[in-house]
Amino acid sequence: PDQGRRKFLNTAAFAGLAGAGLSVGLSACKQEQAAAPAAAAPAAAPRAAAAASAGAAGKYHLEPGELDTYYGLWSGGHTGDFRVLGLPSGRELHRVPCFVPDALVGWGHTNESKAIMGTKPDGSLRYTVADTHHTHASYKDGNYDGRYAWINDKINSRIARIRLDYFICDKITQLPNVQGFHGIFPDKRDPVDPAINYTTRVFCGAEFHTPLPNDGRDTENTEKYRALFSCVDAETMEVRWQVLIDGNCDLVATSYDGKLAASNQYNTEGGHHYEGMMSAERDSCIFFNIARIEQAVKDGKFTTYGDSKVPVVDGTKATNADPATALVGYVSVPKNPHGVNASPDGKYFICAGKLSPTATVIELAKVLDWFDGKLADIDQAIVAEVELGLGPLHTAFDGRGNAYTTLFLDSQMVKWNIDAAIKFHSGDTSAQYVVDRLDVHYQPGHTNASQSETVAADGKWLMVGCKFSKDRFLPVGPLHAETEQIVDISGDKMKLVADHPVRPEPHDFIIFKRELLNPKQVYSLDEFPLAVKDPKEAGVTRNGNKVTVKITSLAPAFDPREFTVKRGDEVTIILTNLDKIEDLTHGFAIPNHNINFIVNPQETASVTFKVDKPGVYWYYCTHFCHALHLEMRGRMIVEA
Ligand code: K7E
Ligand code: RUQ
Ligand code: CUA
Ligand code: CA
Repeated sequence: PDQGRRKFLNTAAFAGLAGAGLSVGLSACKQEQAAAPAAAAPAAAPRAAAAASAGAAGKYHLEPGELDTYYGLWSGGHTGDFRVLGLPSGRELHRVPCFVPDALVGWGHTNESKAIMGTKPDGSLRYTVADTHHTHASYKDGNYDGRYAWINDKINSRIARIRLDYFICDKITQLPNVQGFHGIFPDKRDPVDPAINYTTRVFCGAEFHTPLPNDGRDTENTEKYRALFSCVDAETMEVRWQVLIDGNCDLVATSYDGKLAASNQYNTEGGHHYEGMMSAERDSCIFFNIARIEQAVKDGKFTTYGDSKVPVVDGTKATNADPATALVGYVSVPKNPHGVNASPDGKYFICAGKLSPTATVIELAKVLDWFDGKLADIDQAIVAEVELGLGPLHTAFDGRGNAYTTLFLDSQMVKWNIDAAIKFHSGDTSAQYVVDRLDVHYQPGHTNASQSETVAADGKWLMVGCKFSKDRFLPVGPLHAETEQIVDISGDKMKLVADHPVRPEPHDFIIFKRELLNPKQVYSLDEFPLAVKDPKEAGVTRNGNKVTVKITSLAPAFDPREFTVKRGDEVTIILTNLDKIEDLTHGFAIPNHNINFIVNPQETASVTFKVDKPGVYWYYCTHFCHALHLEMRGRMIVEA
């Protein structure tokens, strides 16, 4: 790649790494693409592409009223939300609140959402910040089945489940004894029971190591710090088991046969400063043998930490050296790897090098051979370790044997052929594994392709999540948008077709065919135990100073249209939207009481608050619903 462009883009990043003693050197990757790139200046290329709105992969600029052909599920980063995009247009369709409050929905204000989010004894929210990185959806037969998605909160080590029928969060679990929960991946089938051909577990990697339990002991004895890898039950959302490991976890991948999960480890050194974390030339990708771990739990070979009842099995190196009994295996990979991704043919996990300019291809059948005693050294499962360029982070697939890896420092996507890389690694230096390179704008983190992480990878669209937009959009002050770029990968050459700004700062995402989802647009009253099914039930009931007000909405009126309470009351409003028409959502706000939430068609929600100041308060509908939307209001009268 062009050294000038590297210099322009990466002065700060390079300076930092050089100062930290980056040992890989900043040499260009020895493998250039076979054909010379279409060497357009970075700024000119997308303009040329934008002249056409259809490429080989299909149309990407949609006319008014045209629907996207793919859903994209996105993490929101430290906005803490979960986003839904339509692709290939890149239009943001929805944000599903989960870990943090949301003013539109009233998430974190309604009693129902607070119960999901978790409260302190005084009723206030336990957490109001989150940092979402990775979202993945449930599988059946190796493809998405449209039931659930999961997303992580790195700050508070929480996992949230999103129901994909209503696009709502229905459960949140905090992992015990874990900090820096980062990687997340659902399993794709059961390792033992062939009838369970769908997701029943979600694996969670912890990035930060701590004393265990973390209760004030051993704070200075960093030798004793450890991290846990956790398994969460997909249905109950309870933590089934954890594995004590050496080093740490980063991203997580799962095999299509259900037998293996893996996590990259960048801190096998156990460092607590970056110099220590990058002192070794190689770190690891740790493989978890799911069936053996669950057998060990069944056999009672576990411990627990602190208040947690979750069984923890021992996956440290010292106790897992013998493959015959090992629960885990540590495969050596170069310096501080980042992403680990499963190829859609089910054969390989690919570890991206981050501080090494390489990708490591690990053959899963050989990892299983090691557990079966048929491979002397687990590192023999490495079938390729090839140079790609600087700062490889994450890899996507096209289902035609090619991988697409983000090069953070080079601000590029590199397309490479997995079989050719394996040939090259085994000595055939004539094998051209790099197929194409594409400049992106700028410094890409995650990437994913349509259907990439399924058996149905279709090789049409590739999204690239660029962490720096620099000059890409109108300036809006010091905080820049991020750039999500969409690339047509249906041909031999990657073709950049559009940029979309996104509010910082999404990380990971998945893209799948719209046919795989069938969202419902109207709730059923029966889903809500508190539903006010008939306007005749509406009204005020009092129990001491606790007052319950049942209200229904039916455009353009609330019923009752007024109610009276007394100063000092604790008021609970239960609101059921009796409108059955799709898209007929109402809002409910009360001035000066910090109340606003919505009820979708046939939904019920409730809020509880104190009334301290006598007077008249007009409650009103905040969500445009009707020609008489502004008139949709009523009086809460607070008596002295
Ligand atoms: Cu690469 Cu949290 Cu997935 Cu961000 S991690 S980009
Ligand atoms: S831009 S509808 Cu024209 Cu987001 Cu694509
Ligand atoms: Cu109801 Cu606006
Ligand atoms: Ca390291």
